[in-house]
Amino acid sequence: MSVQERTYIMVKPDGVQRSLVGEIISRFEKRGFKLIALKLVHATPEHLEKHYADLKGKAFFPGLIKYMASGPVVAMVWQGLDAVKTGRVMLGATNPLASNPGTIRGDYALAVGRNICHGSDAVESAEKEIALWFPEGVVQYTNSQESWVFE
Ligand code: RTP
Repeated sequence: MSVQERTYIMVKPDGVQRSLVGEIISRFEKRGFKLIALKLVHATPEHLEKHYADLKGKAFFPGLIKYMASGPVVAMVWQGLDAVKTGRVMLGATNPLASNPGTIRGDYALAVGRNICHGSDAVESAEKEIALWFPEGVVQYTNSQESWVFE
């Protein structure tokens, strides 16, 4: 079995409102990643400020927190080979106008402030984000497809 990594993927409020939750889950499932945590959360501004602590001070920060607190998000942890980097590739560039077709943002978004989904940008931030959103921990189980996805 290859080295496994975990990443935090979140469908943002616009993705939930636009009924893209199933589509996003489906892409990660079909790619071969394993879902190990999932919940629908209406996050508080305080919680979101912790999630986006690195961006405090940016001009768009207040608008970002307001947007992210405007409705429920779907918080998920996906596990698999190179999950962090591959997850970011599947999401596309931060600005959807720079995202390739075939990526989630490249297929469904136009504005940087409404870019549908979040994905951890490094293994260390993934672990921090997983701890922030899933203090209760993730689920461990055997997926019978794994021997067909990994060497
Ligand atoms: P995310 O954390 O949401 O996955 O996004 P990211 O790493 O691709 O981009 P990041 O620089 O961390 O920015 C976080 C989110 O802030 C919004 N943003 N707005 N108006 C703007 O110029 C601007 N820049 C960033 C986006 O929603 C971005 O995903």
